Amino acid sequence: MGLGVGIIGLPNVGKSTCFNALTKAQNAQAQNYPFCTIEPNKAIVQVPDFRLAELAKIVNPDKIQNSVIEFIDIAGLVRGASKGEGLGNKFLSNIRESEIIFHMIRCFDDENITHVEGAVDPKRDLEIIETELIYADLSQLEKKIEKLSKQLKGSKEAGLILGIAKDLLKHLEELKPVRSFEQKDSEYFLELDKELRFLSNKEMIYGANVDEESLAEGSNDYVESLKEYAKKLDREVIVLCAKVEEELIGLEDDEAKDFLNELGAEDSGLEQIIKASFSKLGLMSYFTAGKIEVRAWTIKKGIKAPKAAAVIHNDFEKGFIKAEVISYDDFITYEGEHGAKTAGKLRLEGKDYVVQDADVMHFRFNV
Ligand SMILES: Nc1nc2c(ncn2[C@@H]2O[C@H](COP(=O)(O)OP(=O)(O)OP(=O)(O)O)[C@@H](O)[C@H]2O)c(=O)[nH]1
Ligand SMILES: [Mg+2]
Repeated sequence: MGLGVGIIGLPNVGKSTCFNALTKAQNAQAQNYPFCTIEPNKAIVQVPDFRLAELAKIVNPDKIQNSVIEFIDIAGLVRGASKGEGLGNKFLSNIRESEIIFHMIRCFDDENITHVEGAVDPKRDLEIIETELIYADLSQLEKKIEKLSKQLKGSKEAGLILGIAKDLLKHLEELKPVRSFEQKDSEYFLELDKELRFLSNKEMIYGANVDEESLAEGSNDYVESLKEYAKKLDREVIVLCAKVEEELIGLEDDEAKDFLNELGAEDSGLEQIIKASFSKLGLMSYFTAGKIEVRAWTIKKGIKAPKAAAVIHNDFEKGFIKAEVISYDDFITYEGEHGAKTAGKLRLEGKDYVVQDADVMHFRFNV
């Protein structure tokens, strides 16, 4: 599976509207009342990549397969959700597996749209949500500590993990997020995180939901206060208008681009989210280009050929022999594998080769 993005925020800030727009679907209920969403909405979206179409022009494959992202839209969180306020916080379990959180914050005035706190205030709103994430982690950790305490007799490792868990509990009780925990590099913390998938340890991108005028301006006072906060945490703020994004749903790609340009915006919300997520998580794509399909594969930057091969199939890593690599530019310039090979641009790389963005790869393996 590709990347997972969980959408969170206060109720009625435009999460489902944005989800529908991003996923070009209209299946998530988006209405002007808090707690419109109860059950989570999930959708898979293709990562736009013009290079795939360029490769396909040369290879003429049966199929083009983009990388994919899964978006999950969940119920709105309120102050006190961990104590059962609003719809509670159980639905947060749906985004524990997500790699990144897209946090929607209302940055538009509209007296017809209810704000659960009574007024628009991005900084207060995001502090409410971030505190609730800490509480959710806290209760998960308490349960884990209870379990570990019962396993102490049989296992030395349980004792070591329990030690770290208790330190982390103290940290969370001070309402500090997991991401600022001092022992985050320890092996036992990583064990815990792998199992519990702490929400307050995830990468986060803020989505500032603005009105059309502010979209054209690129900002407003709410966005500025949000940016100031985000800067301290090294987080990106994406400015979008969920309403406008919604209007893009029915349009072809170039029509959508023109429409956005007319409004003074460059990239769609989806493009911005993908760019920001890829950069935050240090991701990139490589390609395979065969007759059956031309396809993009998403990997972490800096990984070596066998690990990159494993995203296609574990056997490719296990039985890795060599990778045939043509850089994207060469593939285009020499019009495909044959031409690139004749020009001496096909490289045979071994297991220490660090895969580069847009490499066109073919793996030789034997299991
Ligand atoms: N004016 C304006 N209204 C918006 C915008 N985005 C969303 N809305 C409206 O705000 C209301 C709530 O939108 P939803 O997308 O349902 O909000 P939500 O965050 O999913 O809400 P819950 O599911 O209740 O948590 C709807 O009536 C939307 O039409 C926007 O950019 N501008
Ligand atoms: Mg909703």
